[in-house]
Amino acid sequence: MSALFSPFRLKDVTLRNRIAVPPMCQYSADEGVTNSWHWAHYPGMARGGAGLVIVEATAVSPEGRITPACTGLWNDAQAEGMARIAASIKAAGAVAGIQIAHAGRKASANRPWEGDDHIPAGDPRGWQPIAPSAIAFGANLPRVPRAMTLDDIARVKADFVAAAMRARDAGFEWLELHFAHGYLAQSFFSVHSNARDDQYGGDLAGRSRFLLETLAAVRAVWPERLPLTARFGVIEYDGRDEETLAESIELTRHFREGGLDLLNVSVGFSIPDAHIPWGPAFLAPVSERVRNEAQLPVASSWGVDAPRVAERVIAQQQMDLVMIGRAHLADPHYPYRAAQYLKIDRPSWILPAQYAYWLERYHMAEL
Ligand code: FNR
Ligand code: 536
Repeated sequence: MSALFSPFRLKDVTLRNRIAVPPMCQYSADEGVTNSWHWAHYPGMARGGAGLVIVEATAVSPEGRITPACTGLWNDAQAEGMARIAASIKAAGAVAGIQIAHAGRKASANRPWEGDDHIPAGDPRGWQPIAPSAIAFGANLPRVPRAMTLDDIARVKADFVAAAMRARDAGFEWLELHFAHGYLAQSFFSVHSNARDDQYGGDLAGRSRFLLETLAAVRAVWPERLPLTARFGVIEYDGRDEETLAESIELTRHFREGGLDLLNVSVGFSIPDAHIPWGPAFLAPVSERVRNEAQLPVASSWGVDAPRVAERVIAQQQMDLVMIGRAHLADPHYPYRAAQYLKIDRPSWILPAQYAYWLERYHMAEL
């Protein structure tokens, strides 16, 4: 019996297996609206057999986009496009999820393949990023953000709520709040980016306030029967990891009490010169700790794409779900291939019936 290919239930939603396609920005939208690229890409990810497909970081407001080509969910045209995507993911048998996001001080950047750096101030394609404090990320993202006022904070929380309602009405059944990767929410939590002296900074409670208030506001509109999750960077690899992890686990307990159903465990990416120990399943011990100490289901990614590694981290209960990103870009039928490698009985049945029936007795000639 494979642990990786066992179903996973959270609230009223059941995933057909433990493989999820994590949010991956496509940098291909027009004014935040999806188009033919997204119609092709997202159902493709779902047809491969994954249990869950999470749509890319989708901005809650124009200034919350990473790049001008990021998707958004602040108007009805954007929501209409997303409803088509949610339906196409479901048609392929996966659960449709979406990540809603605000890029904070990392906003107003060029696409990765067009420089991956800040658009210069004054360039009409860009805009003024906002953040808890006027502290730049540095390196490729040197632009100093404007420090948010209390009105800004209230408005961005309301933007998260409005986007969550649009996601709900568009038919998504899994919502992920982007609290990771040095974007706005992570930058409230991180001591590297939050120097506020009001109630949204300072001690752990202050630096957690924006995240917990956003969670509470979204939980109030997101249906109780559907999973509400967050992606959060629990560790920075900045030389003070024990302190950060202890604080992250404490915050995750508050997330659980606030109605969060699962944490997608990731890296903070709050400083450009972190010493990240890239390697197979390097976050597995971290995610296992969060799972056990905060008593919350967890998903994680980074280096879990080898099928035996994915199977192991699920079987050993270090993660409840594996998020397999780039391997899905290389082969959208990744779950089928993984099942073949793991010598699962009748691996073709990982795929939707429209494909599975035909592939059961088919063996591709060697390339
Ligand atoms: C990402 N990643 C990412 N993460 C996230 O939380 N929101 C996002 O929108 C994106 N966008 C994104 C775009 C692209 C092209 C890549 C490759 C990655 C990170 C992604 O979800 C995943 O965690 C990493 O890719 C690590 O997993 P893999 O690729 O090693 O399986
Ligand atoms: C992974 N990425 C995450 C993104 C966008 C693109 C790259 C996101 O969360 N929207 C990553 C983040 C930081 C450093 C390296 C890789």
